[in-house]
Amino acid sequence: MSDYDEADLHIEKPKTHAAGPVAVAVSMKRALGHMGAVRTAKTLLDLNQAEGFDCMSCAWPDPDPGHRHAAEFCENGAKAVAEEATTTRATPEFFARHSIAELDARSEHWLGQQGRITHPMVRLPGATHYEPIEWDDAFRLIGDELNSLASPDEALFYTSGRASNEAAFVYQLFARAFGTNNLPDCSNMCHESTSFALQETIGIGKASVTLDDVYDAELIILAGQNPGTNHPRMLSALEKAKQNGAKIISINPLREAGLLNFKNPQTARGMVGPGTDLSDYHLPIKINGDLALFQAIGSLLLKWDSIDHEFVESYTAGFDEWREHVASVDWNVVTDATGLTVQQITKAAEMLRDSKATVFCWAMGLTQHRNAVATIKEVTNLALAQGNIGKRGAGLLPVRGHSNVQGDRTMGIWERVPELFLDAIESEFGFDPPRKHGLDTIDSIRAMRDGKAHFFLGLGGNFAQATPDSEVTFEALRRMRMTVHISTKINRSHLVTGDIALILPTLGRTEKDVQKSGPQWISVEDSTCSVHSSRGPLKPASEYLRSEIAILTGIAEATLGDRYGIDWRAMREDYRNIRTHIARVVSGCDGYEVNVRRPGGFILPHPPRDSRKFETPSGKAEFTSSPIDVLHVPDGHLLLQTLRSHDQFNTTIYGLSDRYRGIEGGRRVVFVHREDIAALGYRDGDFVDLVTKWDDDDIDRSASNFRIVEYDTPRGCAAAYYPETNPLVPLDSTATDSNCPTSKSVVIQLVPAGTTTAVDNHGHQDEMRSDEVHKKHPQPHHLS
Ligand SMILES: Nc1nc2c(c(=O)[nH]1)N[C@H]1C(S)=C(S)[C@@H](COP(=O)(O)OP(=O)(O)OC[C@H]3O[C@@H](n4cnc5c(=O)[nH]c(N)nc54)[C@H](O)[C@@H]3O)O[C@H]1N2
Ligand SMILES: Nc1nc2c(c(=O)[nH]1)N[C@H]1C(S)=C(S)[C@@H](COP(=O)(O)OP(=O)(O)OC[C@H]3O[C@@H](n4cnc5c(=O)[nH]c(N)nc54)[C@H](O)[C@@H]3O)O[C@H]1N2
Ligand SMILES: [Mo]
Repeated sequence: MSDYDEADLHIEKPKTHAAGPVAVAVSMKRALGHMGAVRTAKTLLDLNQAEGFDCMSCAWPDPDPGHRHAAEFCENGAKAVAEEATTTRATPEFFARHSIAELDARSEHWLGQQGRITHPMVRLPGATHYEPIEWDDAFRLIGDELNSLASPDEALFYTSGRASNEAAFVYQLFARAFGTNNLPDCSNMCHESTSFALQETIGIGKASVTLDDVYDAELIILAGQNPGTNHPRMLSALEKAKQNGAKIISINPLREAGLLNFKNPQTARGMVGPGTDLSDYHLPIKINGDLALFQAIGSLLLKWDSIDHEFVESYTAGFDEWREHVASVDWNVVTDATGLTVQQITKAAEMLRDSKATVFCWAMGLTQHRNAVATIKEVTNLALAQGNIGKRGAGLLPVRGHSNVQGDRTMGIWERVPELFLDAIESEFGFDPPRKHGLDTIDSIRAMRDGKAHFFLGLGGNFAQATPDSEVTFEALRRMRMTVHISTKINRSHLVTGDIALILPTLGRTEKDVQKSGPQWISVEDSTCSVHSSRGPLKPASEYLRSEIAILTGIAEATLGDRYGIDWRAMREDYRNIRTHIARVVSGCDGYEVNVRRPGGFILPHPPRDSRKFETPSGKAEFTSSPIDVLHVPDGHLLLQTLRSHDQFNTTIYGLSDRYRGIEGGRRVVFVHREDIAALGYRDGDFVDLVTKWDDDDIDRSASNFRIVEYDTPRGCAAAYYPETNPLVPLDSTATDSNCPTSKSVVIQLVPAGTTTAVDNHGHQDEMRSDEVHKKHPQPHHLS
């Protein structure tokens, strides 16, 4: 039953450049393999065009309509499209052939390869298989279940960041009309730390730059981000910035290929020449050392008086406390926490000093730690100190993950949505929405585990596999009375089910969406607050699919009837009716219908960016002072970060080639420094199990059969792929304030993979789910 054999795993030298001809070849091979030639041409040429559809692979902005290439997409965008537009189908016959238990024994990669789900499916209590169900019956089952709950707060409404603005708006309206703010989303595991930090310091949780600012920057800082893999189109923007004279500093435990050199496939130089060197200076920081680094840089800028005093005086508060706090930074603590020398840090600080316009970019390398909020506030301190907000070529740029995760928040997918938004819902729809904050992702899992929630609905995503502490989460989901997933393809969340489970198959971004009033389009927001429309070119994968909006309004009608007189049908039949509501409810969206239809769309207001207005309680941008909180890793342990390979989109595994890091044919690898491997008594190529050390509970957490790969990473640090490592992330290990799982700071030990079966050691591991593997390993904890 193996789809591939981990014995195929082989290791090569990491690459020193990203993209180039190989990327083009891989894009075409995957696209042709999944879609064939005609579909490939039809979809890829429409991707990211003004009249085309928005790429679902990341939230990087598009150039202005006049400046787009005929092929405005990257290798990983092409893979994402191929994955959705595949011609393979998971039909009712497929579900009849394979029991749920059998499917659950397969890897996430294999599940994804079974193609698009064609019919709504149900698993009834006690059944071993999914069977087809009519749409209306599915809606009735859901409505009955929801109406039988003792309280609306026993229901959880999860969203993954691919949902359109229109679907997101309808979804949150339904949840609130039903009576709960339980709207957990993938953002809770992603940029939540960013949203929290920026909201407190600059009054809005979003990027303060546009794409033009990136082009015009003098200095760009890339901290905790791997753009070559996760935001490949960003490399074109960085290349353009460099051509305009920008310098780049990368801060990362790994020398990711995309940080080193970019071979732009749009240019001759990129296809056959040497490419463009991107990073001018690389800081190989220890995992979790960024807070200390940024405070140290702050202390140097203060020492050199490289401060924009006028900006600080006019627009900020808290500067004096911050100055005092960082002036007394302890350099021993800093060098210990960062693994960097005073010289290295000084050189980076000099580059900041010499720049009159700096853009600060970051992603998961900063957000998924216990001290993540403090770290991001420290980035903000640096930006404020030099007046780098609300200035051309400068600002804060958290680079978002899912293509519409930011738009979903704007539309109210937020368990702690501001009162003003709820007031606007009340005046638009005439009902008083619940005011009590809802549950985020982690608290939702706790509520399920503790028997306080009984119903789970996922609008996209793969909740079971994306969340931390897989064992605990799986058990929590299995306690549900009903789990429902609106999905395109099969994933783990369909197999770890409540008593009743439903799969509601939906149209994807690549597909035509025709409703009663005719063809529809949807809208999305990127990382730079730019909102634009998207329309798919392809015929739907099956005639039984419904759009997300049709499904959500169907559920709403079956659950609420005509409660509050909300006209769900009008919204379904013509999405313009949704946008009319959006224009009246969501701030900054006046004239939405017209603005969003303009080629390239429109940019939402952002007070700090537009006019240096800071909507904090003090009316000023806030400097904040945070103690340097250093994670203590006991001897014999390593600090593990869980990251993405080049061949996956979150829990969707496209293939087994992490080309830039030299990993081919498998995923169960752990990257460790040569001297740590030796010090722990192992050799490169040994197989180990990873075991978590977590003081606050006595659960044994492990993930088995990882091949040790010697890698250029700081001493004491390790890296391995997500989601195979999710069983290792304790549920209660979250970032202070934002409650984001600490997926980049997991204290682990390596123990020999000795007690596993032969097959465990030498192959098929990816076929075995980590939680099953775990059960076979009540390992004696071997301390080296
Ligand atoms: N092709 C593709 N595109 C994607 C995704 C995908 O899975 N595949 N996922 C999307 C989503 S949802 C998101 S959120 C983004 C994620 O985009 P990224 O944040 O780039 O994703 P990760 O792979 O988690 O990489 C984190 C980077 O941070 C570094 N890092 C880890 N710990 C630290 C630290 O303590 N300090 C510093 N300075 N660096 C650290 C790692 O070495 C790695 O380079 O990408 C989006 N785009
Ligand atoms: N250990 C560890 N865990 C992490 C992270 C990490 O770095 N390390 N990263 C975290 C981050 S940043 C994020 S954002 C989360 C991601 O968490 P999620 O967003 O929940 O997970 P995805 O893997 O992106 O979801 C993929 C599924 O979405 C469905 N899907 C795809 N397209 C569509 C569509 O158009 N409509 C609908 N309805 N469904 C669709 C498919 O069925 C597919 O299986 O994971 C988090 N978990
Ligand atoms: Mo994300």
